[in-house]
Amino acid sequence: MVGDIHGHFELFDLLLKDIEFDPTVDRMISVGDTIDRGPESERALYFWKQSWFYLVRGNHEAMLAGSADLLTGMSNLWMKNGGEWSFDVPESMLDEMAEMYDYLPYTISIETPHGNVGVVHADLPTHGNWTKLIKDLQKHKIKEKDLKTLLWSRDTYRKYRMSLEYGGAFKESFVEGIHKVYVGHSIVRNPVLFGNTMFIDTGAYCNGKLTAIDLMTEDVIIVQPKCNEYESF
Ligand SMILES: [Mn+2]
Repeated sequence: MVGDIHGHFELFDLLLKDIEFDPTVDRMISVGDTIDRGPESERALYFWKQSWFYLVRGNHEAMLAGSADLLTGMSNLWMKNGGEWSFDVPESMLDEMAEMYDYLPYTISIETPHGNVGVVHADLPTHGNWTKLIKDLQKHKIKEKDLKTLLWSRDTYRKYRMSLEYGGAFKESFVEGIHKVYVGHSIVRNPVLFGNTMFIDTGAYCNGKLTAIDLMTEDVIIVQPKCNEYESF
């Protein structure tokens, strides 16, 4: 499982090397936001196509998919949020990504030795029940606002921040029907568990720190090359 890559595939390369990732047996799950802001967004498509790479849709993938028509508001929003790289790549690549986006799931559920875990890009709808969420998605009965929550919300993250500041008044909330839910989208200094929601976006694009979790062991792996490691040659 890997946090928001945001075009920093050089960090992702380092991660795969660090953990001795073996594509013939290992699988990697991304919490979304593989593109924008970093230097190599165009490499995302290669990984999207790999059979060992799974990702849930993030709000940045959504902005790409919604920007096919350059005159729409979504396109303006995308440009303000790091979508400029799209001017430097063939249109066919963007079309292919937009097409693939339609097949990206909102959620992924995985069996682990610790219990079933869920993955969603940003946050859970207010009912906080994984089973209900999956049922609603399968039956296409989910509300538009809940879909937006999955990709964009920072409500649980705000609650976490408030709990740091004000303590007990902002209690941890637990997502029912699942051992743990992994989310990206909201940057934390280090991966942190709030209730049973784990925030794993450590801000690859702004501080060069990419976090991964080994779902078999629940170990945390952090890739953050220091400048002096390059300078010491
Ligand atoms: Mn995001």
